[in-house]
Amino acid sequence: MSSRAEELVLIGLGGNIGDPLASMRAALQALNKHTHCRVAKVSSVWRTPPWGVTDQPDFLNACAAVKTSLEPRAFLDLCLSVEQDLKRVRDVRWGPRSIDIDILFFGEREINEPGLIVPHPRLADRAFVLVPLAEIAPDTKHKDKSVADLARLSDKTGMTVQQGPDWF
Ligand code: A4P
Ligand code: MG
Repeated sequence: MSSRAEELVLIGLGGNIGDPLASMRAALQALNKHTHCRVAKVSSVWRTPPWGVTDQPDFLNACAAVKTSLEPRAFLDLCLSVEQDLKRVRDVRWGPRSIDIDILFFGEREINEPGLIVPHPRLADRAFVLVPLAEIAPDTKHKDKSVADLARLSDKTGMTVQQGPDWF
């Protein structure tokens, strides 16, 4: 049986309820356990001020590179089920937790379908994505700029490293 070539997917992870670091670690462990996924690289974990709705606790954010032979839709479904599992388990055992997984880049693909837009449409506005992403994929191009350049230009006010890239 022939298998599809692996592609490199860049994902953003974040949360601000309960123990987001444990949730992000559990999310990556779940992805890594999948036969067709392998976590290749992780960024530091950053503490970031809330973006958008600012009346909420600080977030922890990180990015990871995952090698996968899954198609984008199957990979999204996997991410959504990992989110659901973590939320469900943590709701029962330890109270409210939150984890979000965004697909930032999927190889060099451009996808615009109901429920799946890649590159992630709000990527370039968000230092909490760009700064950790620049640690693991600085040369990735987005609309004629590199991730490193976008990160340099972004508003990093209040962002601090919470933990180096040895958390996973
Ligand atoms: N969806 C479409 N494209 C994608 C993609 N590329 N990756 C769909 C992942 N999902 C994608 O996702 C809802 C639906 O989006 C999914 O079911 C999927 O089918 P969502 O994450 O619940 O919400 P959203 O509509 O994608 O909103 P958005 O803007 O991604 O929300 P975020 O990013 O989750 O915003 N401040 C800081 N400092 N750090 C944060 O992490 N996060 C948020 C939440 C707000 N402020 C923050 C942070
Ligand atoms: Mg999201």
